[in-house]
Amino acid sequence: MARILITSAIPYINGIKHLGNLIGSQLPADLYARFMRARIGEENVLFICATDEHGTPAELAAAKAGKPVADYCAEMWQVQKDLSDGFRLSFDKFGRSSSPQNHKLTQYFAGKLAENDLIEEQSEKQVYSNADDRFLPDRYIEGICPNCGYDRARGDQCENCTKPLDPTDLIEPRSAISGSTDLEVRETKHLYLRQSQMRDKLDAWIDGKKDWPILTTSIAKKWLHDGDGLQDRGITRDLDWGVPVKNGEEPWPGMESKVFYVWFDAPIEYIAATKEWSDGKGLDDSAWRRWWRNDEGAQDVRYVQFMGKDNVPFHTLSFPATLIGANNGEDKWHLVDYIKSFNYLNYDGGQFSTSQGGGVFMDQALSILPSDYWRWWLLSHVPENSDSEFTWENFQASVNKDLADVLGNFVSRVTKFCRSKFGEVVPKGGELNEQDKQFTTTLSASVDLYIGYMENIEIRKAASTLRYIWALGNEYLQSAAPWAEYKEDPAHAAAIIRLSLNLIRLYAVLSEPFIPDASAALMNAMKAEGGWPNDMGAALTALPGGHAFDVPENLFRKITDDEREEWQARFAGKRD
Ligand code: B3M
Ligand code: ZN
Repeated sequence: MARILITSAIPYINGIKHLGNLIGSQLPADLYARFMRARIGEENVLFICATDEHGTPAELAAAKAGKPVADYCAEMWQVQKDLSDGFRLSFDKFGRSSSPQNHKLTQYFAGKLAENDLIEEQSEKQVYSNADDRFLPDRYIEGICPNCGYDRARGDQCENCTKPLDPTDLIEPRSAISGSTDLEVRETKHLYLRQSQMRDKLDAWIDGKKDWPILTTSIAKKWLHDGDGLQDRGITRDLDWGVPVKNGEEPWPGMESKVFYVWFDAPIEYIAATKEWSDGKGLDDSAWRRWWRNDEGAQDVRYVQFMGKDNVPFHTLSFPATLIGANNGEDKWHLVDYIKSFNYLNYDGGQFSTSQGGGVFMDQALSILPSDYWRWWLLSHVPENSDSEFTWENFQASVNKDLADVLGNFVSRVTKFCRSKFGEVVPKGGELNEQDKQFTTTLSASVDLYIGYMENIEIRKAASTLRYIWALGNEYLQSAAPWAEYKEDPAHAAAIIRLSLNLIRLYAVLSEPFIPDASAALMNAMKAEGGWPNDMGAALTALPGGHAFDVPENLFRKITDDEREEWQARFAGKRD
């Protein structure tokens, strides 16, 4: 059986993520990882994520928090880790792009690219601050906007009138770090990755990806052909915080005070986090290399990436350019096999936004409801084929209907009826009739459909099929009416209830990737073992007559109108 490597885009370290970020990569990746583990075994799935800790945003966020950037990143990593645990994101490793493993691998790749003549030095003019004793990236320079007069315009853009700017456009420019106006323009050298040399290889590689979602290939093709995505690209920056520029393990003359650009080292962290994972387990290097190196076992790995659409160019062009460029010679890094990309989730008529603070953030969400409620809504409304919108009305309606009325109600009716008539044990005796068997055939076809959608990562279709499978149970119960049958033919009523209790176990198994806590609660209550259904007959008789269970209490609660209104008001404004 082939193995599956899954990576989610790695979230920036600079703050708690909102639900739009969560559904844009990490949560769907978790859904797929959980499903694949159940299907092909835990040992055949590796699910990797990390924090993206370098670059100007990390430095700025640390400065704003008044902390050294290394301390800030360490603290925020823990905050993000706790929240990802809270949402039950089942990463095998949640690494850090600032890890020693990533430093080493990033420097290794740069060295390989240089060896293969794919790196070039170029001179640029850049603003230097004498008072700060450093070059200033564009957004570290502030001044008066030449267009609207706003006095806190940044070197890349005026936030007030949105005009894109160059630092030299600013009137009375000053350093955003110290406020100093003692600035000058100096020459500085940077390393460029000669991506243009790899255009044909990348083009052919993407052409071979016939099964990729249109959203993914169209973005890749656009940047390959009419965008500037395949211009040679600067991969170094004049910052203190980042991976120091080295040529493998050797110094890089003239580059001593520079670091690699965050988008160069961030995807390499997928590999480095795999090494963090194997190092953490005390395994030797072959443990991570067999996931990544085709000459060391990874040729049978299927590598699937999840990301928002804005990240697609970096994963279809830049990161493959790094790997293909390094692959000249003995290196054989495994390229991505499938990219699942997402549109945006909007918030109640506006946008989820980190900089503007709109929407619901991961910590806030967990403070009002358990993660399954959010997971279910987000995954069943994932912005898969177009943008989608979170509204409190829709959230309330979906939770109350799908989780409470359909799934929760089925479980409650079956288990409580059984308790009152047969006790808390699966009833023995009785045979299924034609109508019951007809139901299991219909059910079986829907389960096959569901599995197919999950395998193809068609998340909305999978969610609606799962919802349909839950609803089938209620319809069956309604028409089989064991409470009436109990008076006529108690043995047949026992058979209906035995089937229905087994259905609860099956629902727990099938629903686990979407709502893992509820699934575990159901498994616990049924005192059952997992096990994905290969054969529906076996799946629906796993709990034999005489098997004891507990009636699960309060699987899901409903969201009241008062709560909905209160939350709507509470989250309408900007955070902080
Ligand atoms: N941190 C952007 C984002 O979170 C970036 C992804 C890196 S993936 C290697 O959307
Ligand atoms: Zn302006």
